[in-house]
Amino acid sequence: MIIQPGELLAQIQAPADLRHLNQEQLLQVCQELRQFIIDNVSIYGGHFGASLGVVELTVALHYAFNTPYDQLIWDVGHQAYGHKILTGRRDLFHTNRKYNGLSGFPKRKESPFDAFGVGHSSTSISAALGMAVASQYKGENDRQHIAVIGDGSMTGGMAFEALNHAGVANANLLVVLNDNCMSIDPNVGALKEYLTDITTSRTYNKLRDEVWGVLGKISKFGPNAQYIASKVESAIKASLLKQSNLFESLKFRYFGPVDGHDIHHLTAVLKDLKNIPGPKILHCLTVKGKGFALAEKDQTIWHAPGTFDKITGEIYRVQYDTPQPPKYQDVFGHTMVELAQQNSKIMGVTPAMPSGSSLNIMMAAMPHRAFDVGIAEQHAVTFSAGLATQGLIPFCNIYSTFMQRGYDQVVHDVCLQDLNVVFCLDRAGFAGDDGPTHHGNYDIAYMRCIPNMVVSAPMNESELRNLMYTASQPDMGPFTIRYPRGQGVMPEWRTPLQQIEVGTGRVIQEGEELTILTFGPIGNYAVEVCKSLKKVGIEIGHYDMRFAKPLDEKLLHQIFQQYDKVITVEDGCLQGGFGSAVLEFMVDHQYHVQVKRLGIPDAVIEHGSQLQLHHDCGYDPEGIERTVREMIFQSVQV
Ligand SMILES: Cc1ncc(C[n+]2csc(CCOP(=O)(O)OP(=O)(O)O)c2C)c(N)n1
Repeated sequence: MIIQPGELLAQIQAPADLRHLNQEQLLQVCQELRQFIIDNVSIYGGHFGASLGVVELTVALHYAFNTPYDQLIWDVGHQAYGHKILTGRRDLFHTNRKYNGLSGFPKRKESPFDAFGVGHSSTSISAALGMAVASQYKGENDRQHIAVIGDGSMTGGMAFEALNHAGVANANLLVVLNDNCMSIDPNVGALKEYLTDITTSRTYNKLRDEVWGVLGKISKFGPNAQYIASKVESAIKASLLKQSNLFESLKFRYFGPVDGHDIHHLTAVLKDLKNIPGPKILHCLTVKGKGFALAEKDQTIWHAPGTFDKITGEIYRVQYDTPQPPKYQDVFGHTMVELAQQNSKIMGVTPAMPSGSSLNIMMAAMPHRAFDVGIAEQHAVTFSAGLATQGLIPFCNIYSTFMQRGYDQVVHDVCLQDLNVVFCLDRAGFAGDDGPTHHGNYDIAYMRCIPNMVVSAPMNESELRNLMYTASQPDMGPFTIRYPRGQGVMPEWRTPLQQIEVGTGRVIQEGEELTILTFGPIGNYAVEVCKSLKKVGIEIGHYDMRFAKPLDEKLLHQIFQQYDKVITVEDGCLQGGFGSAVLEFMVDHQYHVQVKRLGIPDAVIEHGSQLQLHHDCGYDPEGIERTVREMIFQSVQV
């Protein structure tokens, strides 16, 4: 079903069409755009609150700036639905995040208006600064570069690295700080408190009003506007009691805070800021979920609620008659509490994903032992390392894709010192609709090559619990447990905790001639394949290897002696992954066995359901069965 846009929105094929409208019409466009987002997301799902919160900002930015010549970069990009809709993708918007459809994030290949591909946070200022410096170098002095970054994303170290550089680069850069006091969960940390202070500070509000009073007149001052504005601004500042401003200390001109929902004021302010060269920051106050009452009220749930009834606000959930398996993340969350109750050394750490990782269960039960450290993966890792030096056992839960940010810290701060930090990598393997920026494809390969690191993956909920229990034992050293997004397979998952010997696999079934070796929950596909083949009289082996490092060498010796053909299956990249580890073992021990590796090829795999993507990469049940048959059939041919 294609949703019809409102009357004015329907006429906007590109931002140039916006620029002919008057202020009243802009207001109407905002209303229609907000409604269009509500209509679409309620039916097709996706991120919600963030885009609603920046409707006015989006319209004002495209109205005031000459996009795409002026370069507009959205941090993370989950708030860019309005941007997509105004930049020629309205009629395709119903395909957002669907297989072969629009990406849920800005993407350079998708549109010239998407100046930079995003998905991970805190990159926008660096990217915009790079573009601004390039423009300066090329003499394109009329070109504007705008980074729109949320207060949550501003907590990421990269954002500060970029501010530090931009302050002295003297390039033409505007940072729009979209301050809604929220990350996915409520924003945390001292910066959040600082932003609240600055918003309520009398001195600053006074300064702001006076500066804006002057800026309001800039356009009337003609060609000398910049000069006059800078003179007046410094005079006002000098006359006011000096109060330190973080951004001004970093040599940014700070403007605001402004009401990010006042389209008229925003367009005027942005137009004026175009005339002010150098690095500047506009502090906008917005409400996440603006215009949809429930989303304004419960901003975490409405960050990405799934499909819902746009009238009643009821979020649709599939109803089942029988108990369903839990999500892996919930098994993690509940098991954390259970383990921490038994062992006072256990702590929990998450970089800004309390609800996404379900560490919020422990944060509620034991607030002094579970920490949300902000969007700060590097810090989360080294903070955990610090805890571990003091004999504590931190469980640092980071999505596989975001762990890429903290890699040096894993090597340098944790593994070289052989510290007992447990890395629980959620969303390992294909993330699904979020697409390539969020797929957790590389962790087996990037963790496996670091000395001291154990790399494990549970095949089901009970195994996840046992691996967590094992990792919490004394002197385990660095320990990775990876598990995917979504549901497990065991409705009765609260099994007794058992220690597993590190580096041991499990026989699921013995067979003849050919065996499948799996790593992680993907092994459940192999179970299905074995059942299906058994029905036609083909008995193959299946082993759940559990550890990609250390490998169960004893078991592998047996396997390579017993079988002529081996298939490895993993939900991770083929280069350097689990299958590669098995091949290394085979070569090192001079076995001559036919091995076929199934996993993610060396390519950017776009968004789609996990099953669809497994299918495309040939390791869904159908693909695994086909490979088994091909290998058996080939041997018959020979
Ligand atoms: C490096 C990284 N870590 C975590 C995330 C997950 N994430 C996506 S949006 C978001 C919150 C962003 O908050 P903010 O920038 O304030 O934007 P808002 O949603 O409030 O508009 C987080 C933590 C991410 N995208 N990238």
